[in-house]
Amino acid sequence: MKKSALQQVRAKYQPKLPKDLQGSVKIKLGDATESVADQDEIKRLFPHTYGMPVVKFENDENPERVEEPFNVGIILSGGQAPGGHNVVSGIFDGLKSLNKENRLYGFLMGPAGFINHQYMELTAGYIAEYRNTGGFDIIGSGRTKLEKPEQFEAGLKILKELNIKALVIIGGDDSNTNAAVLAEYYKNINAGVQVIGVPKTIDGDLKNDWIETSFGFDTACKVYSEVIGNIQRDCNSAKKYYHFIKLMGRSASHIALECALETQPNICLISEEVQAKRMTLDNIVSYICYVIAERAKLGWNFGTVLIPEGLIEFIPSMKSLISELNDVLVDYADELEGLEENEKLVAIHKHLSPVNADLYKSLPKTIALQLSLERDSHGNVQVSLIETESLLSEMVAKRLEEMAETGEYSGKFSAQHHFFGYEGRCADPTNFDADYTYALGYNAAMLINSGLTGYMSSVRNLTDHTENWVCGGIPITMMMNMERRNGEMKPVIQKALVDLKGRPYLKFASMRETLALNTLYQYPGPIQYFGPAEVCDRPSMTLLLEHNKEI
Ligand code: FBP
Repeated sequence: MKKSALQQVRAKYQPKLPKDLQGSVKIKLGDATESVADQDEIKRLFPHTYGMPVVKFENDENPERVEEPFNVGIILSGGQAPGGHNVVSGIFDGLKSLNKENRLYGFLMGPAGFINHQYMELTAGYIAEYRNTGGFDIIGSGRTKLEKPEQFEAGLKILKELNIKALVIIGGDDSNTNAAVLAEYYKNINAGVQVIGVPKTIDGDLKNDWIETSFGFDTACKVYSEVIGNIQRDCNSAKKYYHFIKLMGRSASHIALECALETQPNICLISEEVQAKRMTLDNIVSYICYVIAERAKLGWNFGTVLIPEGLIEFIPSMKSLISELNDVLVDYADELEGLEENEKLVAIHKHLSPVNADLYKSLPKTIALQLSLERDSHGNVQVSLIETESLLSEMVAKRLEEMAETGEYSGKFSAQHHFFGYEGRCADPTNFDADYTYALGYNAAMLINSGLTGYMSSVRNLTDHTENWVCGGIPITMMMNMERRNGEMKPVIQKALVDLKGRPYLKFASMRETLALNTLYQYPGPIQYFGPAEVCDRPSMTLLLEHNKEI
């Protein structure tokens, strides 16, 4: 296949490796750990993998060990995130640095390939084609939930057949939760298989003191910010449209917040704030209309509104409706099967409690139908399919008409809608993500070589130069708590939502009024791979602010 000029040059990029991982590596054990909450319950559920210490790698000047060869398997799980291919090449190079005989196998199309024994060996020549590229197409990804003992046993058969001693699961919070359960299961039955997780998701919600960011967030946000900047330039040129821009991020609003810091739109909604202030849909519409009316007084009938994808689930009244809808869709599945749209709406309406039925009825038909679509394999509403941007702009248009009648608004309102999500998930990784993912992968190989299981690859100190990044691992159980999922209490990794006391949010909140009533757009431009480090290697604003750096 012919490659573009950029692809050819970018393929030669050698990710920078932290000092900790250069040459031979020795391990330093830290203190024993506790889970973030529900310690007794998590300890009971993970008797073999609870309480393990945090570990850190250091350069070993006098290596003594001769490493025996071993084989490793990998799974890419869930939504794509830029840098996945570099995790794979980092693992591969790490393994080869330990022993040239080590082999790497990739299970195809996510956990399903593991369960159904579909795999391929990843060789140097094959991996070379994918270095520094975006996407997960090297082996494909999938959302099959790996949670049942039968699946663990089916997977174990192929691991034994291929003489694989460790499995690396590259995934988000749900997939890493499953990695912890699998590690515990294999340890309990003495399967002789280690399980290591790698923190992936553009959503940025898999993070804590030890995992400073999930990979892919940086690149995806920079792609969206470039396009938002372009839209803002267009918006400020024609001065005739309000652009309602929905941004991916199933639950947390990290992506919307980061893009707001990068581009300085007129409005950015933050779901976590909506929830904390118990705002209704009506409150949100009122706020947007207030800004539009004030801007109209200044003669500006244009602007940009950023909307986090998960917003709808954070509006308390909508959350209660969605939760009841989840039950209705399961309980009355037979009755709803095969109904045409209007009949389905009526049938669902009939089974809802009075308050939720009223809210359901008040929604535009398209949105009510989107809310009633099938749930994903984890029981989540597929928020990427709900057109919140249209919902809000329709409601805003209606309200502005009412305000015009009472003389509260005199302006022209015309809206454009956008949804940015898939556009950024497979972009070629930024230098930051290319280096970070390579280090995460290389580091995972060292965790395996140290005989660890139930650990997540951890690379920290990310706002410093790459060579000073701190490498090691943390027990996955340390990040867990108990949560209700599909009606049952389950151990899961705690999701990191936007912290309303954190610097990224406070920075945005401090600018919000000024951005709303002025036109102070920022245009970040495209990702740069070659050039000055302050342009090419700059991490996300969220990460910089969280590390007390200025932006
Ligand atoms: P992960 O949590 O698996 O990384 O996926 C995140 C995400 O990109 C969300 O932002 C989005 O809501 C969802 O995937 C879309 O899922 P799908 O790719 O199945 O349409």
